This record gives sequence, structure tokens and C-alpha cells, in this order.
Amino acid sequence: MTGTVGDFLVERLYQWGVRRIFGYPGDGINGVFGALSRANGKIEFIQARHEEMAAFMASAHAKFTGELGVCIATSGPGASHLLTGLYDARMDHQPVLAIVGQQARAALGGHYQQELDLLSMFKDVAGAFVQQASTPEQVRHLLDRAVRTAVGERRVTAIILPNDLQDLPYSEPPRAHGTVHSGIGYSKPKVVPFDEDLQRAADVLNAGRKVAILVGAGALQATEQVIAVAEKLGAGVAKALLGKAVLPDDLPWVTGSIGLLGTEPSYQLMSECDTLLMIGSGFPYSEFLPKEGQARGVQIDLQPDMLSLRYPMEVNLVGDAAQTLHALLPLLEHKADRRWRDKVEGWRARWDKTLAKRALVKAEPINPQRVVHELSPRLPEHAIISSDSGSCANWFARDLQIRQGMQCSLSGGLASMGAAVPYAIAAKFAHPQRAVVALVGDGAMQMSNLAELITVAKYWQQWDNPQWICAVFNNEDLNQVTWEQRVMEGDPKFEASQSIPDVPYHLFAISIGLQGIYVEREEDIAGAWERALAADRPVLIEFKTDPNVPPLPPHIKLEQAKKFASTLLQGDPDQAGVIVQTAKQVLSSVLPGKK
Ligand SMILES: Cc1ncc(C[n+]2csc(CCOP(=O)(O)OP(=O)(O)O)c2C)c(N)n1
Ligand SMILES: [Mg+2]
Repeated sequence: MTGTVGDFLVERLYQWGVRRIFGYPGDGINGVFGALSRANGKIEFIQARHEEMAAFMASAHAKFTGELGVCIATSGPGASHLLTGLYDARMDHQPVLAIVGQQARAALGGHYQQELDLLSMFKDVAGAFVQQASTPEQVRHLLDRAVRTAVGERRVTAIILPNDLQDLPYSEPPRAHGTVHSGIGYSKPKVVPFDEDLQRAADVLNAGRKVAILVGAGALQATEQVIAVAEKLGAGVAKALLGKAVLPDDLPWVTGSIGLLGTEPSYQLMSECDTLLMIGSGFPYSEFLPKEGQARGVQIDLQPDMLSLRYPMEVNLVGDAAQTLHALLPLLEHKADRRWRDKVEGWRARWDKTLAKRALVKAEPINPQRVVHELSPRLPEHAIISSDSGSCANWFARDLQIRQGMQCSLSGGLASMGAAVPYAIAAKFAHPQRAVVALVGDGAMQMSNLAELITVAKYWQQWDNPQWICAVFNNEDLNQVTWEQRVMEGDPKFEASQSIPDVPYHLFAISIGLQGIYVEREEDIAGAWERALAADRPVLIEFKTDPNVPPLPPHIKLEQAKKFASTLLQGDPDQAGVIVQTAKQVLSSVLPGKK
């Protein structure tokens, strides 16, 4: 091949199957951008507003397509801006490659402008493979290894390219001692445990009378197999946040999310089960799993380091979820006694009523739960939903009802603010014909999502279908943390850190050519969703929501809530509203028919 190192890199990425790169330019990486330009659209470049957003997009691309996500940035500040988005991919086990520029080789070590020690900087987030190239002959194997490691190990990798190197003529490694001759290609292995280990797992599951299953992102490709196993075992299934799309919520034995953002039936399922089967999940909070000793455990995960981490399991299987469950299925006995299953379904049915009641409790001006409650039945088939970190993640976890064929995600392990809009943008590029909805708090909007609407304005006319909606929960508060201050610290809301300015998000959207809708009455919520889904362009809907609706953990009961309301709220600037809303929310679950 003739051309520069940059040209070689772009061509090799293409050969690896890369068709889209998210990023932002700068003189540290111009040699690669020139090559991208010369490649005439062979690889599409998506310009974000900020490198962190580009990295979130790469992470989301990997999540929504199963492919490698690639992001690119310049040296120094461009590279350091990438970090949070790369950590998001790292924490959620996504294959992402970062390509970053560096100052010229002769300047390195010279306290040169925009010269940072990038090898050290990326060593943690891209520890699986991070290398800085120093000669053209090296670039081939650096790229090949970076891609193969990222996809094979589901890790973040990085290659650092000094800017002068990018413009040098590319040359293949000569046949000589001290050179490396790498090639392209990767085939996923079939990862299934040995028969005797599957049998041990089956013995535990067959002996159980009350089986609980917990699924996470690792089970996203195993919907059919999870359903088959759950049916045979008469089990209830809870879903970790990243595994929300594993099972549709219309199955009556799916108890929904688990944990602080979880549901009451998931809590009951874990509290009363005698056997736990965990599939592809790193769900962090052990206090929401069975008590140690209460249940016998079986876990399936592709990564050995995720096994027996949250609960001491009796059988630890390294395996792909779908293939392992498929192999396990013939060894499982159909449980004739369905009393446990009936009980789980009863919990779930009661919870559905509680959720609906909580969503319809009158709030001032809008109950945020109702926003998501009204969205669920209106979501088009195959919709993709992203959520930011903040109280809307609670409503995403609890109130959003997923149907078969939909996808959804958020920054899970890192739980970073600022991910929902870049996630939704990457989702739309990956699946332009599908409807995409981002749920975002006003704080997260102000942090970075707002600017990324400009990216939507720049690109939306290329999308086959304009259905792209950003829903902002404008509560003028960093509400999730305000509640954490109250409930976990016993502190009143700290106005200085928690209150945030009121910004007309919908007007900003309109000012850049998108549609903007403002909603401050509950009776207008449903209509706003319908208008947005029928619009001829992307839409921002701003919902004026009540910060005093508590994101209650599932096991909070009336007594605890009363105690917290009377003792913890002294001096809280929102005292009256908080007490009223907390009481209403709790009462809606314990007093049937009351609001
Ligand atoms: C980058 C980052 N900074 C801080 C936090 C801590 N944090 C989690 S939720 C939250 C509040 C989010 O406020 P907002 O987006 O307005 O949503 P709300 O909870 O009000 O609905 C904060 C500050 C975080 N998760 N990520
Ligand atoms: Mg807020």
C-alpha cells in the first residue's frame, strides 16, 4: 500500500470492519483526519461537541450493535477529555478503541505544548492494550492487537500516534529480526462449560423449590434461553439495570429491576428464594441479593473475575449465556409444583398496581413517574431508550415497560451523568430506522447533553426516520443527590450544591432547528409524547417536574418513611412538599385505592 501512516491506519480499520468513528479534531491527530478525508466516506466520521461525548458514543455503539466502538481525539486536552466516556465502556465491558494524537516524536519529553504522558494516562482505562507508535512499521501490529484485544476481551484499548508519524510514508515491516508481522481477523469462541460442571449446576437448580434468576447485560443475547430455563424451573426473574432488555416486561414472572432503583417484587424474590441463578451480571449491591447461606447459587459469566463476587456461588460457570443455558436446558427438570411461580406472579401483579398508582399521584406540577408511565405504551416497536444518571434512572428502571425487540441502556457501572444524549445519538446512527428516546435530568442536560443536541441538529436529516426524542426532567435540582443527602446522610437539602438554574431547554432546541415542546400539566404528557413521535424532526420535550417525589428504594415501608420525614427533614428548604409527596408515594403502595 502507498500513502501515509494515517492512510494505512484508516484502510486497516476499514478492513477490520470499522465503518463509523466518533470524535473531534486537533493538530495532534490531523494526519489521521486527512486520511479519513481522503478515504472519501469509506469510514463515516461523526463530529461530537466534546471528546467525552464521542467516547460515550463509541461505548453506546458497542452496546447497541455488538461491534467495536471507535473514538478519536487529538493530543493533550482532546485525549484527557475522552477519559470518562472510555471509563464508561471499561466499567460496562464494552469493546472500544481510542485513537489519540501526540506531539511530534522529537518533542516528546520536552514539556511541549499539549504534551501529556498519554501512556500513563490511559494505562488504567485501556490497561488491556495501550501503546504509542514510534515507527511506521509498528502501526500495523499495534492496530491489529488493539482491535483484537478490545473485541476478544471486551476491553478498552488505545493507540497513541505522534503527529509527525501520521504523515510519514507507510512501510510494511521488513523481513528481519526484530519485526512483527500481524494479521487481521477474529472469530468469537464458543464458550461452554464442561458437561460435569453443567450437571453440577443442574443438580443445584433441580433441588431448589424457589428459584430466583438475576440477568444482566451478559444475557442480552440469550432471551429465548432465559425464558426456556425460567419456564422449566418455575422461576421468577429480576433484571439488573443493564439487563433490562433481556426480557420483555409483559411476562408476568419478570419482577423488573433490582437494587436501589429496583422493584418490590425483585426484593421479595431475592428475600425468599432458596436458589439463585445469576447470568451475565455484575450487579453491585449484595444487600439486595439473598442473605449468605439462604440460597444455593449458580452463576454463569464469560469473565472468571465476575464470578462469585456478590454472592458466594456453589457452581461457577465460565460461559456464554445463550450457549451455556442451551446446554443446561436438557439437564433441568420441569418443576411440577408451580406455587412459587404463582407467588412471584402475585407479587408482580400487585406491584404493577402500586406503580400505576404512584405514577398517577398528583404532584406539583408534574409527577416524573407519570412521564415514563405514559411513554411505555406509546413506544414504537423496536424503540431504543437511553437514560441519564439522576432520578430519571429510577423511573427508567421501574416505570419503563420494555417489549420484545427493544433495546435500552445507560452508563451502568460508572453511572456517569452526561451519557443519555450521546448514547441516543449513537443508537440512531446504528439503527436510523428505529425510534430513539433519551431520558435526561436538567442537571445532566446542563452538564453536557445540551451541547450535544447541536450534533443532532447537524446530522438528523441523514436519518431514515426522524423519531429522536430527548425528554428533559426540569426540576431545578440535582434531585437524585438531594434525596441521597436526605436519606443516606440524614442531611437537609444543601441549596448551594443542589439547586440549579431554570433553563428553557425546549427553546434552545427550537433555536437550533429542532422541535421543542414544553409540558407543565399532567394531562398534557400523553399528547406531548404522541406529538413528538409523529414529528417531522427530532424533538426535545421539557417536562416541568416535581423534585419532591421521592425515588424510594423498594423496601421502604410506611414506618421508615414517616420516621425519615419527621426526623431528617428539619431545616430542609423543601420540607413541606417532601413530606406530602413521600407520604403520598408510600401510601399509594400500602393503602389500596388511596392516593
Ligand atoms: C459526572 C457525574 N457527576 C456527578 C454525579 C453524581 N450525581 C448523580 S445523579 C446527580 C444529579 C443529577 O441531577 P439531574 O440531572 O438534574 O437529575 P435529577 O436527579 O434532578 O432528576 C449527580 C450530581 C454523577 N453521577 N456523575
Ligand atoms: Mg434535576
